[in-house]
Amino acid sequence: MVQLTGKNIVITGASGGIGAEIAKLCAARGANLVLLARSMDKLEQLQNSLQERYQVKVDVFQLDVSDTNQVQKVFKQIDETINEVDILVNNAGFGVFREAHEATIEEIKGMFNVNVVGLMVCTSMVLPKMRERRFGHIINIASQAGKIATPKSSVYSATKHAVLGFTNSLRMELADFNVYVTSVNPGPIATNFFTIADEKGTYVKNVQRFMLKPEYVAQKVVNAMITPTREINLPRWMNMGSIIYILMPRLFERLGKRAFNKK
Ligand code: NJP
Repeated sequence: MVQLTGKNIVITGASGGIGAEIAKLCAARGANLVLLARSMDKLEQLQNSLQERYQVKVDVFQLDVSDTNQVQKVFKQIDETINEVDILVNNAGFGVFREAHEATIEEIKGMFNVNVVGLMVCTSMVLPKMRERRFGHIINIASQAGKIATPKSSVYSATKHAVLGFTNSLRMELADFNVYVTSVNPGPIATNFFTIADEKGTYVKNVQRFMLKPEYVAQKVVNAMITPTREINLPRWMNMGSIIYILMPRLFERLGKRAFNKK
């Protein structure tokens, strides 16, 4: 594992779920943190507990990543506060499980603005300096939904396919600049994500026993920091599924029909 002591790590969507778990593990390894989300109260709570427990520097800023002007302002402030971002974790995101004909325009735009445009704009804020310094790591939290599209997640899945496309291009663009780019593609994780995504609770009920723990996912992410890890795919059996899907999509969709309709 690479030393994270003194590294400056920016995490979007750090007020809960995987983002907050990543923050805790980074602080435990001596990194300085910049935590971003809309819920300032939760960020401040986390800030206090991490500073007290690990004696690291933690800055917090309120940020809705879908607000481009706000992203520009906040990253300017980050620049003034810590000067150099070593690692950016693009984690902020949400999903709504609905069939395409039921999805509202607001939901479609909302998911794309947060999961895709927000992630791209935050990335663009750190790219010039990372390229200039020839150092850095961008970690994008995508999803297995970015590899396997399933019913009731047409919009969410499309956003995560977009994140993967962006991430793969970016990795190649930065290959000669010593800047690492990693995508994280987990299956279902036991977080508040499902409060919005699965309003009827059907999916949670069906997949509860497969759910990953956010601490486990966070550990995998933090272990990969400042290493040239291409992708983190979890759990392993779901990753195998996505490989078979690429090879035999028609057969996979036919055989997987029942499993895919768990939402
Ligand atoms: O979800 P949750 P996760 N601007 O709801 C923030 C992906 N993923 O940790 O703004 C800025 O506990 C929100 O903060 P707040 C998923 O797509 C998940 O599971 O204060 N921040 C909170 O901190 C997402 O990309 C599963 O409300 C915004 C955080 O995002 C990432 O994992 C499976 C925001 C969400 O925390 C973290 O999700 C998978 C905005 N506009 C991928 N909107 C899963 N849980 O099963 C939200 O494959 N946030």
